[in-house]
Amino acid sequence: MPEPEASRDARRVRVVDSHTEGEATRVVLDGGPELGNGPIAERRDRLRAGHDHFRRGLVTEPRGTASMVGALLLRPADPSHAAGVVFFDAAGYLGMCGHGTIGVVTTLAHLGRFDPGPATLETPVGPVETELTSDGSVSFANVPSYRSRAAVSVDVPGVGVVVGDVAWGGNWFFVTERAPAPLRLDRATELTDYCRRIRDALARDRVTGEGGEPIEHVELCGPPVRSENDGRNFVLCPSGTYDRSPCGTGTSARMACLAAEGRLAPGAVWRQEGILGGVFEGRAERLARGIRPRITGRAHITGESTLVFDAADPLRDGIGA
Ligand code: PYC
Repeated sequence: MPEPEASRDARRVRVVDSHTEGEATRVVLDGGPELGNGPIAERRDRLRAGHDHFRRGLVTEPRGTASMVGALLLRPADPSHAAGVVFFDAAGYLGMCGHGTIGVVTTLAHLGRFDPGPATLETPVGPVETELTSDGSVSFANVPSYRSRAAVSVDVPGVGVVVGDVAWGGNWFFVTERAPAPLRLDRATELTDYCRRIRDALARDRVTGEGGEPIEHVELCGPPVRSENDGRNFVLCPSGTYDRSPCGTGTSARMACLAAEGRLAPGAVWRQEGILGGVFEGRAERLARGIRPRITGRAHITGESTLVFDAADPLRDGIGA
């Protein structure tokens, strides 16, 4: 049977979708651009410079959604590692992504490519050792995480002065315990607006991560809803929407701040609730600077599909930036 007219000149990309405590990950299996070899950070830069339309088409509407993170699998630079991966969302590129790492490992296990046990993924910000357990949960030892500035005050229009820490957990975070409302899903609109105002004020005042890196994530921290947990968070992501999961890099940044204040002993468990009530369990190994967090969570597969990018489609490369 001849192909339908509209799909004759179409690019096809095979993906597996999953969610980790509610936050979506779309893993690209094939059909992505050829980015050559070398360090994953250089290949991420080539993707951004020459093929950014691929990112947009994959995770923005009409195929994706603002809270979705894409994961492009690449050949590892070090052949002893399992894979390279570049994470991105509707706004741009992430250094690391914790929920996405759990989604990638769960996807590769679903495809029969990973067995229970350890495997190293290369990310643009460093190698991440993962471990798939036979019960389906996934742990990963994140990149070293640390607080770079403590008790930074920022004057936020319409809000007042907010005090928080600047911390690295694989992405840059502003971490504050001051929230305008309880960290509940029915307050998400208000919490999102508050975090966006903080992020704009940080940019205005040139409060950055190290090397002038922009702070794209804002994390509000509060008490847990369930007493077996240690805290709850609400995290604004670069795309302007909030993380449905407890955010792996955000949990890492939070743990680094707690450790720096002596509120988290080496090896102690930190159970982080996200805004939907999902939990990541963290454990911190003390380093000369900061900590190495080991985060454990679980993802579920939601789809296996072939995305079609029709040359005749004016919205082939998605909507938005
Ligand atoms: O889990 O690290 C994470 C993450 C970053 C952005 C969305 N999720």
